[in-house]
Amino acid sequence: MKKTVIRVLTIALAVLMIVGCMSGCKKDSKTYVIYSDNAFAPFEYYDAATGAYIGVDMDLLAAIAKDQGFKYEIHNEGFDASMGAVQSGQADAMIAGMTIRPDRAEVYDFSDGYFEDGQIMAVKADSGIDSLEDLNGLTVAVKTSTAGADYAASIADDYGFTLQYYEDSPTMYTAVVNGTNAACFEDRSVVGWAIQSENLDLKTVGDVLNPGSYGFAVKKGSNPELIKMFNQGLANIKASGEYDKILAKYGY
Ligand code: ASN
Repeated sequence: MKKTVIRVLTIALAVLMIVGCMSGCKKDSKTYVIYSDNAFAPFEYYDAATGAYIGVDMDLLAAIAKDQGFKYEIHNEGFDASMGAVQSGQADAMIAGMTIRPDRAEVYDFSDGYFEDGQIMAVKADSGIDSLEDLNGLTVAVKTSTAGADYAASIADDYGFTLQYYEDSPTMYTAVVNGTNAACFEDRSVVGWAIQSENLDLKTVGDVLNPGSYGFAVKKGSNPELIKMFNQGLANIKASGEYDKILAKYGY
């Protein structure tokens, strides 16, 4: 009798342990698929020396994941591709210097903002173009699905210019440098970095437009725990000084 009771208890305990492990292990082993831009220095860009993507977003994500104990794999596929991957469910999230905007918040849930920036117009240094009025009758380079493209599209008719779309920032800059297009609209810190670090024959014109915050994003209603962890991790690395260290590494 006693033996039977012990046997039953042992089996029950074993079953409990297996079931407990299954749910616990499942949670721990989730690897989030996170998409990002592919040529958006200093936020994400290919580092030939290490063969890896580096930048503010890459470092912040690594530090936050470490702090919160979640695993992820990063796919640097471009901005428009990242949006498509998140919306189709192929990716769990994206971090791509993505500006938080009310219209985007209808289809994405954003983390707290982690960096402030806005767009600016850039032209070939000796082009003589000094204002939006000078764009009349010309073509302007923009990057598909970006805040810069949306802004340019919103004023194109008023200023009489047409748009030409590119898939990444470097191709867009090249189109302006080689005279294919008269100007481009890009995030100030990104085009500023490119002009400085690559000695591009471009200059920025006018004021910073639409200042706003960059956020980490998931498809609306999905992965709420990931947004929570990102926010908590961001707060923790701000408190510990690691956030400041990461930004300082890229000149901020
Ligand atoms: N800052 C751009 C946007 O929010 C994103 C990018 O070009 N990576 O539209």
